[in-house]
Amino acid sequence: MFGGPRGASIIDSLDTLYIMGLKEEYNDAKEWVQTSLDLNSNGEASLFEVNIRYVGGLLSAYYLTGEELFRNKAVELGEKLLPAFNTPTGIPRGVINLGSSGTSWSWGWASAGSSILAEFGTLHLEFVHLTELSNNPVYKEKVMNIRKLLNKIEKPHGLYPNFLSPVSGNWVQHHVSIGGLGDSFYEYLIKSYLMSDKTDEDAKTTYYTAMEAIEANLVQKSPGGLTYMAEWRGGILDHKMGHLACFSGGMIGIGADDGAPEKRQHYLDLAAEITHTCHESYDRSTTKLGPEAFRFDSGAEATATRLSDRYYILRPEVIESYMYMWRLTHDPKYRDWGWEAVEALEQHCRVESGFSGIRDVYTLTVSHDNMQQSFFLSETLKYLYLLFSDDDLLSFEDWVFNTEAHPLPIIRKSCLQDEATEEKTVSE
Ligand code: DMJ
Repeated sequence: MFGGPRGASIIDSLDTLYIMGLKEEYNDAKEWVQTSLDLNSNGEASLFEVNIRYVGGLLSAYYLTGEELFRNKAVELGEKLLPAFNTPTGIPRGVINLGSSGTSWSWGWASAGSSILAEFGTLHLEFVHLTELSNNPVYKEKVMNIRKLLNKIEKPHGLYPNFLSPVSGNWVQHHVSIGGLGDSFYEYLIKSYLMSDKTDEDAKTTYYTAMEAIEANLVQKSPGGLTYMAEWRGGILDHKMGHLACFSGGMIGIGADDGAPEKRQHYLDLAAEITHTCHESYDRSTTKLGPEAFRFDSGAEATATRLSDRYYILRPEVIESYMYMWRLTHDPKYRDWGWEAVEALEQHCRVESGFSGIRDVYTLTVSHDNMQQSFFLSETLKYLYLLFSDDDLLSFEDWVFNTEAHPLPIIRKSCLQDEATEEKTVSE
């Protein structure tokens, strides 16, 4: 669906298999990576998807198992992504040919050759680890350059629009969203701070400043009392929330502890309210699975009003927020809600050879879309598993999850200090 080498589901599920103790399946997957993973595939591949699913999957497989194979493949693949950054601003283009040409270009559907915020803004965690593992500073330099440009550029009302020109470095359109096209940019700000053992102050400040703008401009309360994140189109609100935006309950929850102390409870409440709204979008459907997008206008409250928004493609975001909120509060309702999702998945999505998305969450005469996205194995099932596990399995004290639920270790302050001293000695 997004180009890239064959085997997305295998790579995306390596860590899931490993933490679940599915040894035989994990060994099969490892052998496949060893013998059959071909990183030289020609054709178009999404820089973002290859990074979050393949690089992220290989990195976490390496960190969990210590197998050099995964580290080598991650670095080999990372190198192949670098040509996408050869633009006048260093903002990468969205599509890359992983074959020998290394050419890159922008998505045909993105206006005026622009790059997408959630795509170029969701590289930081993996690229910092690529530098760690390869001792090559280039990866970190590339993502720090993106950050520098974003810090410098003017933001309308403090918001980050979804489209930016990699040529001029200017915003191309004023569409802002915490869902698709914007989502994981915000996630990677707070997670960059957490993954740096809370030393990356710049990421932290940027995150909280962005959160303030989001609260001031996008967070809304419906007539029925549901809190939601609307989308912003040049100052006009679209009262729609995508399933993708439901990750924000978890993100706001994990960010609650590190902002201004007087705002801690406020952020925890906001995280709980958003997660509640997302649960409502599931609960108000016939299948108890949520639609791709739900609305809060024309009398609708957390339901899809358009036929084209009624599908569910095994996405993880709502369950992801249940998992984070469970770990942060231990309120049993999050496990109850997770279990409702398990039952609905079993009932409506299980098919003979796996699980399938469904075309309409509001009908019991289920129509399957015949597709099991790789993130179902990487994220949806992993978050469910963690929701019902003890908190010390991939503890938040030690791990940060990339946007595809691949755990990456926190880089300890002491290592960062050693690196800084090394850099200084080299430059002297
Ligand atoms: C995943 O690939 C990632 O979570 C990404 O950030 C957004 N969408 C999908 C799952 O819905």
